[in-house]
Amino acid sequence: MPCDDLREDLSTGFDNGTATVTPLGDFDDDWQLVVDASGAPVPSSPTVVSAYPGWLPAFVGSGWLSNAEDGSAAHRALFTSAGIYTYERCWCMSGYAIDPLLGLLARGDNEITDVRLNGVSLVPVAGTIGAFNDAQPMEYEVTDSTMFLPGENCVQVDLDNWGSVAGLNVSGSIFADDGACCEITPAGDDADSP
Ligand SMILES: [Ca+2]
Ligand SMILES: [Ca+2]
Repeated sequence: MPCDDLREDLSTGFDNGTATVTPLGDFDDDWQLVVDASGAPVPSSPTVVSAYPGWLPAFVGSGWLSNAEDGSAAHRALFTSAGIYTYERCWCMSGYAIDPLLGLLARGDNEITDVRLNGVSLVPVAGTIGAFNDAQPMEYEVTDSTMFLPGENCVQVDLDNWGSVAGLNVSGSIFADDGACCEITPAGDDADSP
């Protein structure tokens, strides 16, 4: 068992440092916007916003993200450009990982058009467009170890905003035995020896 087990929460708006949902109006500490249809500079940190009128509440233990908020007490998503917004979440995974399990649930305003793991589009287990008010969110599960990389792994979510506000809500996790990144000292190689 060379490395610790990997058990990381990938949910939007989840503060992994404190293991609580990030306060409204604060930046997400892990998710990044890497494509922004509004033309704002990328990468940028999305803001945790309140569920806009019509959106379902965020999944338990997560928050809605948007590329902007208006500074009001409600911390609502701003009206923004139509087009594609790509959100990315990366984590480190050891080359010794066994039995990886990536699970994701996603809703968006207006629809989720693609979800990729390390650049490979995932086939959903369930869901059609994962709209903000769809009872059935987009649902993905990956257990194929060949889809993971030693070192940095990234999930990307393409969100298509038809107009008005844009938002993304993901509940997700990655589990893998021996999957936490760790330094391995090769057998017989004692760095402290002269
Ligand atoms: Ca986080
Ligand atoms: Ca919209």
